[in-house]
Amino acid sequence: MAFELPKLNYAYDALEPNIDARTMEIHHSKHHNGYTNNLNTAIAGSDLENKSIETILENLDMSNMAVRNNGGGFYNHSLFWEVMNPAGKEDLSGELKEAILAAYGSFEGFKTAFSKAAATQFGSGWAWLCVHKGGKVEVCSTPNQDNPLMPGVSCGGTPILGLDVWEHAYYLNYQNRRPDYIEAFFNVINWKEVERRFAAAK
Ligand code: MN3
Repeated sequence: MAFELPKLNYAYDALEPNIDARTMEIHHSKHHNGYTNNLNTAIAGSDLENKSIETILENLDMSNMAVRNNGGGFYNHSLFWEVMNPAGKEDLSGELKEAILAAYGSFEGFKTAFSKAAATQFGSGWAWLCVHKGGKVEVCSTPNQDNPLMPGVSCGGTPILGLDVWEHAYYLNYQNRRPDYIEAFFNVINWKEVERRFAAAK
């Protein structure tokens, strides 16, 4: 069964002013749609065709650039839409909060580490918060559409929060001001969804 572009749980303008509607529309309907279609083309007729995206990425032949780029793009954006929330800031709580405090000392310490990973990823890529088996969390970044599910990529573990720092994610509204976009992202993180992913993966 072919992969399908997931619907957003909110309107394109729902994350305004932090992420503008035009960027959301192009990002979802053009970029993510492109990765989805190209992934389907790349796996058509192969033994990857009926596997889950997680299984495909965890067992990826990293030299298969079509699946690496488009499978990564499909998975990364599917996660990205879900870890944002138009309702805005929600309080971090529970076991995820404890794991973040254990790793980074404070929420501000985590925010600094995540923002630095996002700001210093050279060129296109992603910043991640990952959870390892046992519940330890770790911030890292990846180039292009790679992600930590892929063999040997960055910090490993399961990504539970991701931020797209490709210019297509912010340039219309923020131009070269990637740090302002990163700051704005913190206003729309859907912590309930991140907590759900933490609990499922730890
Ligand atoms: Mn993108």
